[in-house]
Amino acid sequence: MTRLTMAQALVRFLGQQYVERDGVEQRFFAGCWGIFGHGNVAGIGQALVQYPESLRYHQARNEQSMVHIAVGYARMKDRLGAFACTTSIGPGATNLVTGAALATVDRVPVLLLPGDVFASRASDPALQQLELPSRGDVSVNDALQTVSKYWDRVTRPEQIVPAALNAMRVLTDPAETGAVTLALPQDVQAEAFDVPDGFLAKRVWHIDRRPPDAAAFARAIELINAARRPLIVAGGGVIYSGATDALRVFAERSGIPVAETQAGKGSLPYDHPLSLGALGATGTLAANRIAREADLVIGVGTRWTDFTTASRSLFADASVRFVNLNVAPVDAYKLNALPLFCDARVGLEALAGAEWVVDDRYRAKAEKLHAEWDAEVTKLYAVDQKPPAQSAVIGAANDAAGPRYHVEYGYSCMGYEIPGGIGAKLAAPDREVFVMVGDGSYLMSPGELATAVSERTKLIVVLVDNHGFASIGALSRSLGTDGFGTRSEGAIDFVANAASLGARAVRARTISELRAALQDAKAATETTVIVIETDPLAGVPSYGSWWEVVPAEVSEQEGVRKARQEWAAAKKGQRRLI
Ligand SMILES: Cc1ncc(C[n+]2csc(CCOP(=O)(O)OP(=O)(O)O)c2C)c(N)n1
Ligand SMILES: [Mg+2]
Repeated sequence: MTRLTMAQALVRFLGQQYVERDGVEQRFFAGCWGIFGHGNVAGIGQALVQYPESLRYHQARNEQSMVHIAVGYARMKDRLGAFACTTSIGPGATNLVTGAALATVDRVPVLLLPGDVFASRASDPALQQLELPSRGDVSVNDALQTVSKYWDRVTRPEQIVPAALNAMRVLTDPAETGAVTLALPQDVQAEAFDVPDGFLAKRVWHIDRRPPDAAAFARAIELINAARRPLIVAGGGVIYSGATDALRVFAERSGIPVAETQAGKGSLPYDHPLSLGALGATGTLAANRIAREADLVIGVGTRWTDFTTASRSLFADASVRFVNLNVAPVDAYKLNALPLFCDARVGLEALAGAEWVVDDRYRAKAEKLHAEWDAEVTKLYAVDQKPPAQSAVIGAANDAAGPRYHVEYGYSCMGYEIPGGIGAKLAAPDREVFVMVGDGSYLMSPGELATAVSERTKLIVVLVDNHGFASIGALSRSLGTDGFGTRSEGAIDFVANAASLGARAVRARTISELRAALQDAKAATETTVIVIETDPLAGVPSYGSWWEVVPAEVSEQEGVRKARQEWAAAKKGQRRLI
């Protein structure tokens, strides 16, 4: 037994947590992000000073952003690594809510350690304490309950033992993971107790690869054998499970084409002939065509969001069936699927062994659609106008960056890009990290550029300035409301703004200037922000997709009435799939 404060015991415990998968063992926590206030400076802060080898401290500028950094890191580590985040009580803690929601929605592990009000209640109300006349046992940290996969308030020092163990159970469980919150009253953080040796000893959490149940697998094979127009939909689970090779082998052996969700982007190389690209509301014509006629859809590690299913309008075949490979029952059962509760890699390897093959005509059709889509992308990348179109900017950035992606779409959260990029760089320090961010999103968390500079996490940021919330402007126009409230008035000097935070900042006026700036940025050692103005009205077609947003039922505006009619017509194609 060792006499330690609760905070010291927790910091030492976190430094001893390891995960193991496929025989590879690694330390789980890379460190602790934080911003100090009276709610954590004397407790967790003191412990971090005393035990730097247990958890290295990193200073962020905003609590929401530090959760995004932690998420970017954990995603890049395929969820086999994470950060803890410490905050003060009050606003520091509530600033975590958006980041926590993102982590939980995207199923990415992050440990949140907000300070909490005095357990002793000795000096109530403490600075920043919420007082509800009707309740004595709540604090602002209760707001984190709905966005956490595990939540606990540690009101006695020895209670940290079960709380920390439960936190690790959830963080390392591929089906359960997300934000975990341990609310730590500031007086309890500093209180000592006799810590059992076992709590401080090295602990390895083994990540299982769950195989599919034999009977369920046989049922799935029966469905696949009967299919004529099958499609694989690859989600984030393919990437987290390291199943990209298994996916390629299954697709090549069976001839089944592959579409990707946003989280699954990069599951199959873009130039693979069976790759149809993204699916659904932001999908390609190739994927959306095949999906419309598919009679069997094999979903692998996907949450089936409305973007993926085009608000449940995409799968139009009357007798379409789904088979879902997923470790999480909540996802496996979606769309009335035959559920295969299993690890993505193990499940795909088993399916590849079934030696089932699509007919040649179907395979040829998928490959033709792939080639046509590739030609469409080449055309969009080459759009030559002044100011440039966003598609040409994406083309230039893609050419400079290479094939791996990291897209946050589950929570589709503005302000994620720069912090997420910092996290990705920390996880993959040998790689160039490119961040694409809109002017609106940039303005939500520019402060984290200073963190990228101070942490020496080199980023190449392409800041697309179209003077406002152009994507929502386009949505608004499609709904008859004329882009209301989406334009940004007044000129903002983003080059000066980024430079003032310590970044190297340059302006590119044309696509060729952008290409040159990207090469310079790669050669540079410091974080570079390249600002490029684009045409807010130059969009791309919808490629046979739909996203349900409901226009007003009655309106004096002609455009809104028209949009309502279009919505009603599209609504007829929506299927519940239950
Ligand atoms: C935190 C947050 N608030 C609001 C939204 C809704 N929203 C989605 S895109 C968008 C505009 C983004 O603007 P910008 O970053 O400039 O990109 P652009 O659409 O102009 O390409 C808004 C407001 C969101 N996704 N996240
Ligand atoms: Mg914009």
